[in-house]
Amino acid sequence: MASTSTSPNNVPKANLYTFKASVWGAVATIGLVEKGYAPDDVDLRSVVLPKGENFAPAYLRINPNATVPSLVVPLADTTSAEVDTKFRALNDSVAVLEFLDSSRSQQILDARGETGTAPAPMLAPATIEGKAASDALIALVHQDDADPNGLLLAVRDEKELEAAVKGFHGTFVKGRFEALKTYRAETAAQAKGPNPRDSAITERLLNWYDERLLADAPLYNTFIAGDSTAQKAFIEQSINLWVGLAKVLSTLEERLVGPLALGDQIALADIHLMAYLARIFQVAQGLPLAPKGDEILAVDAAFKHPAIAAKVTNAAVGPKVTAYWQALKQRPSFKQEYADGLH
Ligand SMILES: N[C@@H](CCC(=O)N[C@@H](CS)C(=O)NCC(=O)O)C(=O)O
Repeated sequence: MASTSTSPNNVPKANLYTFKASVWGAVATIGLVEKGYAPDDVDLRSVVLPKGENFAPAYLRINPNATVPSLVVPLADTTSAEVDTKFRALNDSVAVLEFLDSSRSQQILDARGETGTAPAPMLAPATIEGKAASDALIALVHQDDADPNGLLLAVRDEKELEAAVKGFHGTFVKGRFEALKTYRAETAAQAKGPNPRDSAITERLLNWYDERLLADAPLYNTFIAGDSTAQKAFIEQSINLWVGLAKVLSTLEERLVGPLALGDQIALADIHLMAYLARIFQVAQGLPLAPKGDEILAVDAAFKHPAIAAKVTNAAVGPKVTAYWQALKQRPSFKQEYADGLH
């Protein structure tokens, strides 16, 4: 899947594997804009998650976690005409953004004499304390307890579950499951090949698919098989995610400095928080009875669901998070990423 496409000065380009509606993929694409990369500096490759394209053997060779984003970058010491270019893959939005940050700095632009191009603000805070505060905010929104992808599929009661089975959730889970089964079957067919090295690789791949099918069983049992025990557990887990979100929002309320996360300067944390909050507000606006046209009120309303209110009292989006969100929405990177709506 790694491409040999080159930039105008003949240096092999990086490939960004992502999906347009992906929350953590957005970290990479928002980062490209904030850092002043030109649209053709990096090749964007679409991995359609609802079709399970992230489970294709070719993609697993790039990213064995089967997630987006992945940034495949040419190794600097192999980018000459004499040697075959070697690539390495960065398989996590935190690593991808840090790489994009350090690869386009003002220093690099000055050294190349590229004075007329877009500025490249440093997103990594310059002080140890600043970097630690940024990292802690990133870890806060990446924790499993308030996972934004979990919240996208969450259902708070049986009625929501019933609608979800017939809607996006059902289609998404079915698409993933069918892709996993198909790729597994294709791999099993190849396992009959004569080459022992290939067969060891195929064996590992088959194990990978089996483990993933097992890990996905609760989703399958909830949305496809209609297993009532799995469904009860899924609703319970969904409610806990909303409780987790309430905690994340109250921690943000304590920690945000304003106008941006750490003050006036944009930082790594702002990019992750922008992507996270956009997803949360999108989810809340899609819920039944959500007040129309106001994403803050939609989250507040979501917390009032009896199952959540029973576990966490007075959960709401606070004034600092609200002001922060308004500041994020003004940024060109936000306007570009969410031109067709939040995701
Ligand atoms: N820690 C990873 C998480 C990446 C992740 O979960 N990506 C989601 C999309 S936002 C994904 O690819 N999910 C595919 C799947 O779970 O099958 C990161 O920050 O990049």
